[in-house]
Amino acid sequence: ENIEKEMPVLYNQVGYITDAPKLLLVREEVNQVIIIDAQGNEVFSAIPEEPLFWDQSGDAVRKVDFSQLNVPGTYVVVLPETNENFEIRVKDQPFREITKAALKAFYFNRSGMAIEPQYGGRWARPAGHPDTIIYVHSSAADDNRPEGTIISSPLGWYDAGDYNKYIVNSGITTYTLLSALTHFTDYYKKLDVSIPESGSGVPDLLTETLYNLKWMLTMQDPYDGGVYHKLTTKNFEGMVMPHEATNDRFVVSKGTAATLNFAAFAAKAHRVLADYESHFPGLAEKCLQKAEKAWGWAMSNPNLPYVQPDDIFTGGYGDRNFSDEFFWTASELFLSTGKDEYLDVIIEKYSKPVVPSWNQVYALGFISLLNNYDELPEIIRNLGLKNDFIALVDELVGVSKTAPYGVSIQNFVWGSNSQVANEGMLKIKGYQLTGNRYYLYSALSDLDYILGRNATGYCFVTGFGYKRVMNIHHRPSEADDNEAPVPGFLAGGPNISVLTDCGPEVERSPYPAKSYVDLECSYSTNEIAINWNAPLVYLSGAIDALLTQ
Ligand code: 9MR
Repeated sequence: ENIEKEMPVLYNQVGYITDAPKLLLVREEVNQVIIIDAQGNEVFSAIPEEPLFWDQSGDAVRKVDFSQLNVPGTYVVVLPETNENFEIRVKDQPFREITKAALKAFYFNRSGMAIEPQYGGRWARPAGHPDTIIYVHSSAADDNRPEGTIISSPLGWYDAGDYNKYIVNSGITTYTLLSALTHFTDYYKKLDVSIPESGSGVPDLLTETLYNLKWMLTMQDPYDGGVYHKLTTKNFEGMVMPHEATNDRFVVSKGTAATLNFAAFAAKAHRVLADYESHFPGLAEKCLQKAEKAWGWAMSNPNLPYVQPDDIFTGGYGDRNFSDEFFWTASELFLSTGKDEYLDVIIEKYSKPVVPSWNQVYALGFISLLNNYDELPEIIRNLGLKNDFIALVDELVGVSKTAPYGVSIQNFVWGSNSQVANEGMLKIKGYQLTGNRYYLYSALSDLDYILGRNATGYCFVTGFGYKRVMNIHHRPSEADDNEAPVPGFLAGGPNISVLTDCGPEVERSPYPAKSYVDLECSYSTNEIAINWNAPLVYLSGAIDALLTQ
């Protein structure tokens, strides 16, 4: 029996912005809510709205809009009927620390370097995985690099709670981070997260992203331009620290998805790095050359899905449909070169966007194209991309307006919290395109959900909140001596993909929105991953930049 007592009040446990909408939820049976200030004075009282039932959570909740409470402070939410109370914060900048922590989490997941106490505090650890001796696996062997050839492929982040490095997932992650920099440049120029390179004149967000870029560049076969799908051990390592995880590592299978993800990100990095030429001489140009070479390989191998070799058992990331990758990559390469060959593919592969995920990247191409809308040729604008993008945002925002929990998610996949964050990201972009403040508030509502106003009552970011996530499926967090997990990581979140990951004795809710356990064994609900943290950085940073500057 693992279903704990439920939180009677669901709220953003990190804080509400002084001058922005504020919503909390109470369970169906709660009929009165009072908020008192630090002196014990009642500052707010309300009868919650009528209960709204959600098929995804199997419960009904009642909304309490307390936006009128617009004086910063620490308050207590009191439920007079049961005498329970919960601390709640109203602040001018409640999301600065969480944005920093979410970005810093990438530093904590760096391979190939020690995390020093000066930067990592009690999560300091020795370096793991130098990755200077990596074997070419039979699935990736060819005449230039036969099986067993040794290559060097250092740096980069561990993907998640495991220690492998996967190109497909790196593509969306690094792109999302660089988009945050492009869309909120001034904000990120000032955001110092205390990493070894801080203060160099390069935004920490860019420095951190380049740590993974440097690894990604080594994953391209210099002879033909194809990109290996992943760098991995044959099996997942045990729950040990990085330096104790020493099994041989291999580069496995070149594929269309990996090669296009690589090219899209490298083409995007080319444009971002143009502003930092003096810091990284030649890197911008190198990225573009490698991106175009990868594109050439993908044009000759347009339909090569990743198939897991018989002796490899780590993460798959096995996409089988590449239309969205072609669209996204062509968009990035067109923006970086202006060449007709990319324009043609944008037109050929055009399709309406959907919420992004590692295997669905149409929206990433949209974000880049829309960010350069005024310079686009008529023929691209006539595709209707602005209308199609806004239509998606409108649909999402429409759902959130009437949803019991005030969010747009309707269907819970593995990593559901990242879907909420990605929906928030699209809304932010929609706000930037239209100035419609409701989009921005709906994105804020997504962040509230992640920080506690969800059906589980957990604040899903490690190191934050009242009901905290403590046992993420993350090898360093589990293997080190700290009780507290490495901070700043977004837990994957509820879903019903694998109900038995903790064995039969751990009961999970059959309702998708509640099917989550804070146990290390629950890799399907409580792992962390770089592609989940990136949209969290985007969302919380965007809201901090737009609403609290
Ligand atoms: O995020 C991935 C999810 O969409 C898949 O359903 C799941 C099962 O294939 O894999 C997830 O990605 C994992 C990856 O394969 C290995 N590293 C950890 C990732 C997060 O769980």
